[in-house]
This record gives sequence, structure tokens and C-alpha cells, in this order.
Amino acid sequence: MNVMDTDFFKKYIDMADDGDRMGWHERNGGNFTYWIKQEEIESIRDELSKEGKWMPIGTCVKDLAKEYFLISGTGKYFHNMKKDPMHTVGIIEIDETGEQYRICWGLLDGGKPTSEMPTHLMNLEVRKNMTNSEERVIYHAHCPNLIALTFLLPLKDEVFTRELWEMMTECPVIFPEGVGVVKWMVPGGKDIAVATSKKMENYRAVIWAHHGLFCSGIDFDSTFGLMHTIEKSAEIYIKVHSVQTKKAQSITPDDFRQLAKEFHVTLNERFLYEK
Ligand code: 2HA
Ligand code: ZN
Repeated sequence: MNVMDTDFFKKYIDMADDGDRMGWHERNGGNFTYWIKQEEIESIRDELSKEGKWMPIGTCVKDLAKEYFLISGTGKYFHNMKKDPMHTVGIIEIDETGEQYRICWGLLDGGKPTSEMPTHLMNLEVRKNMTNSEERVIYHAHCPNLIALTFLLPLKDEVFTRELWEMMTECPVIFPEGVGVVKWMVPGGKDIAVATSKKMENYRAVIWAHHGLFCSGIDFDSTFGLMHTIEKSAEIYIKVHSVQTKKAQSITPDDFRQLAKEFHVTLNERFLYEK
């Protein structure tokens, strides 16, 4: 089967295009990985090259050895993925040590995977080991309202979680475990990958201060939906506080407890402090 005719590939490209239309992917901003299922790999096996040169990942992801990933290219524009998928995205395979990758499809003419590949792979490994949840999608976007919030609020998981929960009633239902925050760091390497994957032990969403957001999910829709929900909540915060800095009323800790009971989600009491 042709890679571009598969369901997972079409969904990946559609989601990248949706993100682009949201305004989250200026220039080459953002990146995106899908962990391909075994049966999906079997269906495209004939299309995958074994000629690619093994290259260092820059970290070790032993638990992802011999797995395959559809990944965006470094320097590539989300805006171009639909028009030119073969140059903007690629399929990579991880070697048996978990330390090297090779390109098996796409990223034509010398393209390479995103500079955030170490973060993506370490996040997938951590989510697999910590949660057993079969999360396959890691999506990074430069959402403007959330980035704006990282200049305004203390960079603490508690504060971001609570403020985002308060801005839209369904937020605690959609991300009951909260969100993590990583202070400003140089992007594109192992250090930020380690810091992010540490937060991914507890959260599916991790904010990079003054940079953007990483979301992990079991499929394309829920991952995009999580990004969209968090960014929209941040937008409401910015709107409210642009008008005035003090809220006249809000959702209280007891309101959240009642919501959690009705919707059968567990909210961490750590985020339900009295303000
Ligand atoms: O791909 O978003 O974090 C460019 C970036 C790096
Ligand atoms: Zn980025």
C-alpha cells in the first residue's frame, strides 16, 4: 500500500493542516510525531527503504527500539505538508539499541527529523512506561495565547493548571491531571527533552515557557483537541484580564469538587487551593 493512501498518514496531514489554519505554526514553528502501529507498518512494508544511514538520536529510547514513527522535518513548514508531504515529513525507524534512527520514507533531498525528536521520543517512552495508555501522538505548537500567559503567571504547574481549569468549565474534565510547566530552556536538545519527559510522567500537556505547548494523546483527534482546549482557555484568560485584572466571580474549589463527582474524574487537591 502507498504510504500516502493510509488512514494514519491522511489523518496526520489533515491535523497538521488544521494546526496551520489555527495560526499555531508560523514559518517552521511546531513539530509532530505519530508512533506507527505494527499492522500499519506491515501494510506499507514494501515502501520502506533499508538504505538510510543510521544517525544518532541524541538520547537513548531503549523501549522504542525497532519501532517506526511518522515525524515532521526540521525547518519544514506545516503550511506545506499537504502540498508536499514527501519533503516535509518522513518515516523513521529506531535501531535495536534505541540510540540511532534512520529515514525509511520521505524527507527527500536531505531532509532530517525535527530538532525536537529527542523530546518527542522520550515523551512517548515515558507515557508508555508510566501510564500504559497507548499514547501515540506527540504534538508541539506555538499557541499564542498560552505563550502570552507564560509572561504573566508564575511558572508553576499549580498556577497554570488552576487558572486554565477556571477559564472554561470543561477544562478539568478534559485534563483532570493538570498541566506541567517547564521554565525557559534552549530548545532542540537532550536537556529540554529530559525536563519535558519528567513532567510527562504526570501530565499529557507540558508548557514550554515563552515557547509553546507539547501534547500527548492516544489518537489525532484527542491530541489536537487537548491543544485546542488549553489554548482556548488561555485565550479566555487573556481576554478577561485585558479588560480588568480581577475576576468578579469564578469557579470555586468546591465547584470543581462537585464537577469532578458528576463527571467521574479525579482532580488533584493540590490544584484546589483557596486563593
Ligand atoms: O520546529 O518549534 O521547537 C521548530 C520548533 C522548535
Ligand atoms: Zn517550538
